Amino acid sequence: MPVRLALLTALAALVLPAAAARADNPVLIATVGVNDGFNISLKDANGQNVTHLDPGTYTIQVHDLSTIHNFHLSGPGVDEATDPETTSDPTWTVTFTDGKYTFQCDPHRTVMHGSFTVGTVAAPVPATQLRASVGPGRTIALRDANGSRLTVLTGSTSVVVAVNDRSRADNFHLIGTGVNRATGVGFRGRATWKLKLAAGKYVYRSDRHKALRGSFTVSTS
Ligand SMILES: [Cu+2]
Repeated sequence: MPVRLALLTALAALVLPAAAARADNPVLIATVGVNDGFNISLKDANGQNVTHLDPGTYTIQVHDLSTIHNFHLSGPGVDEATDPETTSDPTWTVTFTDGKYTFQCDPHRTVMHGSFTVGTVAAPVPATQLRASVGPGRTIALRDANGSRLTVLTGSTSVVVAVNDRSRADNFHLIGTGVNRATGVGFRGRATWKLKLAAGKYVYRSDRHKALRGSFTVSTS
């Protein structure tokens, strides 16, 4: 009996510090292939998508739920992956340092991927969504996500412009620093422009009717 007790004590001494350290690490949940779908996510303990983390050691509970997908996490000092051909629920202990990390399903990396930043590397600011319209009739407008006419753009200078050209007599033409994009005058339909704007004034107009115009200012200060 004393021998067994001593052994237990020795085992406890070996096991407990590691278990305690693991319990202290923030927990992240990595999931891929819910219902065999083409989905992949990395969430924090509150269920929020991870976009930025403090440097440190984390416990990642992985749920690879599919036999066609895998979860592959990589970045500075980290390269962990599950097997695409099997399901598995491993727990990874990883240490993140300043930098950008990505996760993906290797067989479908172009459509199943995500990323986050750690430490001093700032999280990317999401693009500003804008809606451009011309027609019907002699109307032209550029609106923000709330539907208000854009006069001053602040925040992200990466913009996604959803253009709805509803006129065969006019076009939507956006001009300013680094940008010169237009739909065709005879064109009617939709277009999506991903643009990088700079501080200064931008003008949008119809090339057919010059009075049909508007402008906005990009403020980066
Ligand atoms: Cu996949």
